[in-house]
Amino acid sequence: MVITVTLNPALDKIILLKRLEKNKNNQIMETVYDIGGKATHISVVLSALYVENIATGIFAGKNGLRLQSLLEDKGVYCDFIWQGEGETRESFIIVPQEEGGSYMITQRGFSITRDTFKKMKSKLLDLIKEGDMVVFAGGPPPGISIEEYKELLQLVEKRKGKLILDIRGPYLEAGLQLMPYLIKPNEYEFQEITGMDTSKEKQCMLGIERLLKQGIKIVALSLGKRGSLIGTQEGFLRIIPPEVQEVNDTGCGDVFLGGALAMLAQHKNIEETFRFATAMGASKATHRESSKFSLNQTQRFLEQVKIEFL
Ligand code: TA6
Repeated sequence: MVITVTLNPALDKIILLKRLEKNKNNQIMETVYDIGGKATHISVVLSALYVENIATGIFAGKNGLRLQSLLEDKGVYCDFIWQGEGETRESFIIVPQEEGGSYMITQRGFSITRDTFKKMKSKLLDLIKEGDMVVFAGGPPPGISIEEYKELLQLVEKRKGKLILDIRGPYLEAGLQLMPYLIKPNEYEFQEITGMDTSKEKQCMLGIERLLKQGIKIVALSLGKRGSLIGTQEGFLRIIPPEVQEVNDTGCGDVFLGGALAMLAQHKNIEETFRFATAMGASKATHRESSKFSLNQTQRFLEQVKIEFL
């Protein structure tokens, strides 16, 4: 079983424009609502692949209700904590089609109460069973200290689960002390925790080696369009994604991680795992929604993924 934990989920509002120009009235071509918050995306991927998973975290208000129904429409089993006061946040993703790429503007989210924090702790203790993979992804909600966040992460070890982290900054620093099974930093997050220059592969490998020495089993350094560098105790993989017609890069890293966890849950080897993950991330890039991908397209991309053992 995989438990995905999104403490601060988001309803994504994707705004499609021809172009984005300062001091101009930029006309919206289309607005699409989709799932946001990172670990939620992972549950969407796992559910599409019929890998048993439970999506948990903290919801509030009408946005929370809308987000839960978007998740359930995609076959995700939700078991969230609901807080009376507050409103699940929105992320605004602006996609200017002529220039490519996207701008992401995220709200902070609502402050969680002590009662909500306690309920989240007992929910995790109820859900996590020995051997489960438990993935924390996305930013923390306001109102939770680093120490309290670490308390939640420690419940995974308490239940003999495998901790997977796609988080950043001081929360990631705290999480590293618990020797997670897998982390998926992007370049910025990697530089923050290692001080290494990610434009130099040797420095990336050095930084990954240091993290592996701390007891982390898999480090998947996401390098955006350059692909990824995967480090394990057995060695390194350099992975180059296929060239695709990018529509919206939002959510690629989350779908990549979801694809990797789906393979690991089925005990695939590292090469198969990250070949599939890379093909999934590439498919997501060709769709405008944050959580959309095509499994048929992914199958076609598999053989286009280049993998080198370093
Ligand atoms: O990675 C994509 C995404 O989950 C978007 O859907 C948007 O909701 C944003 O990231 C949320 O990121 P944050 O780090 O604020 O939790």
